[in-house]
Amino acid sequence: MTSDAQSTELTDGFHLVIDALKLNGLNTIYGLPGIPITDLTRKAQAAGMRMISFRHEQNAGNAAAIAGFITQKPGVCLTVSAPGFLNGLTALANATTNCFPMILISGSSEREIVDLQQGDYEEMDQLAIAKPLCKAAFRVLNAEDIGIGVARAIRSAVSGRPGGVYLDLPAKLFAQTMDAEAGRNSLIKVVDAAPRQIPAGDAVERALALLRSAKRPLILLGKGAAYAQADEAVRALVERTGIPYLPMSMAKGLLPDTHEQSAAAARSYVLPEADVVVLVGARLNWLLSQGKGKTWGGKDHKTWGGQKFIQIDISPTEADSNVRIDAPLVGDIGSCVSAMLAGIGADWVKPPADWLAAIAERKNKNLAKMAETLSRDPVPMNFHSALNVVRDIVKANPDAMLVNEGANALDFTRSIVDMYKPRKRLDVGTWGIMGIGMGFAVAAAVESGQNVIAIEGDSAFGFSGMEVETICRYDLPVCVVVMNNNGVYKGTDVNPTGGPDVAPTVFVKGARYDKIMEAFGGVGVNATTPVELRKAMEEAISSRRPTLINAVIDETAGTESGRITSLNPQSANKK
Ligand code: FYN
Ligand code: ADP
Ligand code: MG
Repeated sequence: MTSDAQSTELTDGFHLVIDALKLNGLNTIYGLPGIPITDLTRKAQAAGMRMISFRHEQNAGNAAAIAGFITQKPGVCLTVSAPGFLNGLTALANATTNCFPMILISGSSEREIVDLQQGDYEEMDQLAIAKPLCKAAFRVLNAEDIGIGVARAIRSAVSGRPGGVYLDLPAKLFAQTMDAEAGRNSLIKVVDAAPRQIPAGDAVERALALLRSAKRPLILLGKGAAYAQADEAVRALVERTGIPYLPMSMAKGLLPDTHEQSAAAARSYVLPEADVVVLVGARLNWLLSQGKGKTWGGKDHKTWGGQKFIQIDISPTEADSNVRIDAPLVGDIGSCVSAMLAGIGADWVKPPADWLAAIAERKNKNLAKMAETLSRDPVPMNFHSALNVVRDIVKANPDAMLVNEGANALDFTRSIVDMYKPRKRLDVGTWGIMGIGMGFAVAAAVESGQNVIAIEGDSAFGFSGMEVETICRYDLPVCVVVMNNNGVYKGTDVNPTGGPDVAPTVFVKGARYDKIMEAFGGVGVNATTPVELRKAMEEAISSRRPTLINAVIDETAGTESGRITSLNPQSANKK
């Protein structure tokens, strides 16, 4: 190429970052403008990308994380340096913990000054801080390396066990110029970013042999199975083996919760009673009592219950992390489940009838008990009578995305609101965190185009409530229902000193969260009865207008820490 040609067209760091993302089909950025990435947000929008601006980076980060879960492409979050980066980092760490693919891109200050600690504007060694909290972290110093940096970030985020990646882009990089043609040539369109991982034949045979020996088999579906988008294979595994299955929270809907093989309503019966458990994209972490203890029929909290496990997972180091895994099956879920199906012929013997009958009995008892509770109409409204409405609305709108956080608002929704389709339930995940609500809701609407219903505890909502403005600004079809019981867990605690401060778990009584939505032009409704709640939700779904319903719940309803009270230490000293 002649030097003339080189000088006629130039590109710069801003454009190369945008071009690299677009080349790889990453067309949406969740972020918050400011020094040094303001112009990047403008140029991204000008280049036809969807730039969704938030009010706080943590919410943008959560949006990117859940976009990754829904789409299998890394969700991109863009922040400013130091504090903006740290705000986004919380979401990046959470994404990594949950195995959601995400790339946090943060601008950073002058390397020379940061490294000599000479006191730059927003000085921070962001790369070093990000490293232990994510799957991989990279920094790009030269414009010609942007293509490589973005490619490495994408591969790291989605290959193997998905997770969060940090990409550090110093301010000086953006203005660096280079020849446009050379710039184009430096970009990489990543080929086969998340390669299939085929399980070894002997591992498949080992798993099938163990499964054949089972008298009381159980399939446990985790959010890894939902993420994998191997929905048909997973359904075939369940239906062709006839084995009862239990969905983890975000795996609800992988098969409809009303499926006759669902053992969700007999959870505390099937876990200790099962003899062989197939874990499909689920870890034996705290949500499954580490695979041992009383939940699994062990004598005390450390004792193994005697189950044998088949674990299907893409991470080869996941097996044996808590209890012995007799048949690890390493590979992507689609390939592993398909390989198992190939070995499951028409002569597969269904599980013994007494096992299925025993589960059905427990399940029907719990379903009947639930139906009775849901048929009541107490005054004031409680979680059950409010969620009975949500249950009907979700049933009538199975394509709607359901976001859910809180303690009681989370636990009751999980067991009351049936899901009918995969990847529709988005919740607090592996850490059980508060604060994902509005970030998840925004991304769920942006990525799916569907109605979003966000069931929020009043405390949980507070962590991301300002994003109601974001929902209104982008006119997203999000219906937020705040389960308002005046506090964390409930609103009845009192200050034992009799002093003027309220108890630490109590909020302003009778708060009107619906007014926050009205402040930005959305629809706010104060609902004190199931009838009012139903009408407001139906209108929100059909109008697709941003809506916030303040559902006034009995302030005495709710348990401290919900279903995980046992994790909440209480002082024995009554003073
Ligand atoms: C479930 N159940 C049902 C149904 N579905 N009954 C009737 N109908 C339906 N559809 C029953 C189920 O059999 C259990 O009863 C009970 O309801 C609870 O079910 P769940 O929620 O699946 O089981 P459990 O024991 O709560 O599960 C443990 C858990 C879960 C840790 C996986 O609690 C969880 O995901 N928690 C996340 C908590 C969290 O992150 N909180 C945020 C922080 S709160 P039995 O079988 O009779 O036991 C900070 O304070
Ligand atoms: P849950 O909380 O629902 O039990 P976890 O997040 O604990 O689910 O577990 C998800 C598991 O799924 C992780 O161990 C992860 O490695 C695995 N996983 C994620 N994606 C895939 C995939 N495509 N194929 C196989 N395993 C996967
Ligand atoms: Mg509350």
